[in-house]
Amino acid sequence: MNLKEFDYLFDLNGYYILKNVINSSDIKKANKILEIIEEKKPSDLPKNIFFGKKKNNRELYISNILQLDKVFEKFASLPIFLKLIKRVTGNSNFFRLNHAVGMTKLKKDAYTYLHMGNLPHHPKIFYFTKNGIIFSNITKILIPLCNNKDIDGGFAVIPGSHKSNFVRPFDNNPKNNKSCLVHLDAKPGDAIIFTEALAHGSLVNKSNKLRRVLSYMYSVKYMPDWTKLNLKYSDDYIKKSSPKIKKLISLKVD
Ligand SMILES: O=C(O)CCC(=O)C(=O)O
Repeated sequence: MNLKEFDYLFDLNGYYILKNVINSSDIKKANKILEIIEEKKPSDLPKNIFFGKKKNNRELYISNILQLDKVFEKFASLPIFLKLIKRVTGNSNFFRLNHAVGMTKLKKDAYTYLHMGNLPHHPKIFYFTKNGIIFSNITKILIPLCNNKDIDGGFAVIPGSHKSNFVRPFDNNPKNNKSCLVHLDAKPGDAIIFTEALAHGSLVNKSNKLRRVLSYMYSVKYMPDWTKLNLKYSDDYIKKSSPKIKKLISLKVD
């Protein structure tokens, strides 16, 4: 990986696509586990796993996937991910994995509405560079598990919007952002790192194929679990997790 090239493209666009970073057997395993979870009633879900958004026939949002299986922990701590998260968090280790989720779109016409944007348009998120160092207070890694083509309603962003000086003059429906919204062609095995300051969401699903992605959110280390959508590590999980995971998820409180 050429870090000079990474810095330039990440700063220019707000994202960078990592090709072939996850092996196909891990992708297969993750799909299988989530397929089983998706079928469950909310009351039958494993401990501290939730449908963060009420279960419906259009989309599923599965909170706290790290607690589901070690494969989700493996993704969270891939060396290339941690290297780049460090790089864009002020080139420091002052970051944590704030939460991780699975998102499944079940059918035609489903989409993720566009959201986020840089300060002052969103009060939670900021992005800046200083003396050649990138600082993104929240950075995500998106991992497509299946069907992420444009026709499937694949992940989409407005390149450069993390530095936009104007409020987006369109609503949050991807159909109404066609002049600036771009589909990112990442396949299962690839991953996309992007600053949360980037306006992002998805295209509209036209293929009627189920689309599944994982989303890992890394924040500065002092930012607590969001708790919204039940995004919170259980005390039990924190206590039992390996030193590596403990370090990755721990909150800096003093
Ligand atoms: O891929 C998608 O449908 C949207 C993902 C997303 O919005 C996120 O990871 O924050």
